Amino acid sequence: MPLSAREKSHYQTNGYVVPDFQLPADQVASLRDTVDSLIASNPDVRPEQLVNAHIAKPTAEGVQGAAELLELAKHPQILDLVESAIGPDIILWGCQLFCKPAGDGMEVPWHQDGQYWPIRPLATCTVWIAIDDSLVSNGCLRVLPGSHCDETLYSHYTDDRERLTLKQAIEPQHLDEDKFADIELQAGQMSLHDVYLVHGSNVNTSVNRRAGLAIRYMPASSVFERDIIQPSDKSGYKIDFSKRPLWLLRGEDRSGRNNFSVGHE
Ligand SMILES: O=C(O)CCC(=O)C(=O)O
Repeated sequence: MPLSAREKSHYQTNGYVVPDFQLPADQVASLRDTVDSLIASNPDVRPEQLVNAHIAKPTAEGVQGAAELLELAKHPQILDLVESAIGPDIILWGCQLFCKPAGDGMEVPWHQDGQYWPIRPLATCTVWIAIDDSLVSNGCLRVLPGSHCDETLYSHYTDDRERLTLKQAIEPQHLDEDKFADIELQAGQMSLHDVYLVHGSNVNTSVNRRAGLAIRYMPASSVFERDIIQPSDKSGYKIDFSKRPLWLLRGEDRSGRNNFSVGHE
């Protein structure tokens, strides 16, 4: 089932959408087990910063991921939704767990994903899946609807406050925070958002954990340029795109320039 016409129009106009589709309760329960093991296997990494969560072998970023999450990223129904957003040629290139523990969950400052990523032309649809109920009270995702429209990356600065999930934050003059929308989801529901959309989330001081899995898909008309962003921790944690594996999940590599061998050796 693709996005309905109404959902697709919402995505195009606002830069995000919450589709009708959601994962069944038994799959959510099993996903929660996977997430718990993922967190337990990476005791030295903050649970908001588990990049490469879908890659089972250790990666340059120092995270040991889970093969079950790679299977989830290939879910045909999720790919149908993504296809409605970015077209039929789909590359999986990333997956991050943003788990905010109860009472101790870190803020994600307002930002645009495109600020961080080496994809040219810049394009990605993120599917953000709620592993727990994700509500205003436990720091759900919040977005500035329509902020993607100009396909412009606004200037970001390094936010040096302690306890931030990400450190590159959008300059306040580009923000109209009165216009934000909170995306509240029940566990198993998901939202899709565009690479240019301004978004972030608050701390979690509640008694309920808030875990969400962000799966990143790009159209195969774009190129994942592994060498244009050098390995660094200026995002707030270590990022190294040099060996990042890609999976062509649907269609063809229209760019003809994506390398699907790197990172799979
Ligand atoms: O999970 C969050 O609160 C933030 C997620 C996010 O920034 C992203 O998916 O790009």
